Amino acid sequence: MFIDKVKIYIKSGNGGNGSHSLHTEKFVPNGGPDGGDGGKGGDVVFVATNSQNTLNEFHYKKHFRATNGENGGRQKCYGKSGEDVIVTVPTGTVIRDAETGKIIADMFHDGQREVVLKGGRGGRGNCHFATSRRQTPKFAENGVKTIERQVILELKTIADIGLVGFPNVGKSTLLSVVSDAKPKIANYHFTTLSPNLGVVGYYDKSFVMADIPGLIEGASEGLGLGHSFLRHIERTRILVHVLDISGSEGRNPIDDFNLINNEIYSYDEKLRDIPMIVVANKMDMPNAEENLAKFVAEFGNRYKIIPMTTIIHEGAEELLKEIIDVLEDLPPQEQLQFEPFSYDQADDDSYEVVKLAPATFEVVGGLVEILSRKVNIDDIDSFRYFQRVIKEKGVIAELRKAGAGDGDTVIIGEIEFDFID
Ligand SMILES: Nc1nc2c(ncn2[C@@H]2O[C@H](COP(=O)(O)OP(=O)(O)OP(=O)(O)O)[C@@H](O)[C@H]2O)c(=O)[nH]1
Ligand SMILES: [Mg+2]
Repeated sequence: MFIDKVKIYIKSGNGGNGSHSLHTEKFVPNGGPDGGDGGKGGDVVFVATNSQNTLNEFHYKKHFRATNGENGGRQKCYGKSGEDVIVTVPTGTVIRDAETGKIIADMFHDGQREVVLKGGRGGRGNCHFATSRRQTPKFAENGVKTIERQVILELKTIADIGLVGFPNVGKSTLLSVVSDAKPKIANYHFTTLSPNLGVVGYYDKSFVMADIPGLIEGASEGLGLGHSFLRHIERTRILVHVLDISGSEGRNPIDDFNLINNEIYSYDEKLRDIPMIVVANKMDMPNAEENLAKFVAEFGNRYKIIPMTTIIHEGAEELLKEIIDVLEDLPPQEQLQFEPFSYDQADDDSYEVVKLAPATFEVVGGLVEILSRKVNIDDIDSFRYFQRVIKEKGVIAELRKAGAGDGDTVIIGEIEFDFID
């Protein structure tokens, strides 16, 4: 099993409610408000790590919830903040909102940390609402209730070099010879089921090489292990195309080369911009020399072709030298360019008045959502506070402008009331 795309559910913690406690003490029958604020809910934080290279663990665990903030208490006691939940993902994971498909973050660097969902703010305790006219407010704000969100995690491996080619041509062998990686090697197709990464050191230089599972005809349409692996070469800086130049499995290496390139470029034309080096592997086998001569005659003017017998490390030095030369002229890898999407932007305090029917108006938008999550409508004081806020924000004036008159119905979130001018 190799999972490189998965949907998960995340929720930050609710804010704790503010307390509406009134101070009581012996001989002080009507003390002032002493209700403390609710605590903030925990955040959902994503952290990138180089020590994972699949999203497999999300097959078992798909729900991530931060804990809620605690409610405020008497004597101005603040509620405790909720704890963050940390979601660890392999470096190269792109996080998208499942609903819109918009990118929230590209987890590009080892250790990168992104707060994807902020915990709900704690509600303020009643001590904040005392005024000269209202000395003992019996209401407090509720904490902000958060919403569960769905995000898609998609792994786009970050490696300088991507090894591509048919199954069984020796890609994993090559990776094991030049890097610190120990991939499984065997004489059958699809030995490699998920990309392996290795770090290659060459004198004072180093780079990361990824062994991509074998491709076959139709891979770009999902055949074989499918085209999902092609996603892992999108970010490589050089492709090393490995061929069984001896044609030991009865295929012609020229056909192999054309076919795999066709799969890669029909997946995404932009991949043509990635420079390609050709490794003519299995030079120790019969027919290798004459096939190489034909291959060079056909492609020698367009590609650097390096003959190798990987199992005895022959040709490795020349390949590494060539890779270093090409890398030197290439720009460093870049993070995806995108307009970041943030769930918190949805929590703005904009609003709009909509006329639903001749005498019915609805107020919609971020402000309403914030208010209806924070206000307890069953409490008369809380409702008054709600009325005051919508007046201050100009909602009443907007309603008037839209034509609302005495006795008309106004709907704001879950609250419905008669408009009184
Ligand atoms: N004769 C010969 N055999 C080789 C050479 N390089 C690799 N092999 C053999 O080819 C077989 C396949 O090697 P792998 O490295 O597993 O091939 P792969 O391309 O990673 O294969 P998949 O993971 O299935 O796509 C193994 O039996 C290797 O020992 C070589 O230079 N000469
Ligand atoms: Mg392999």
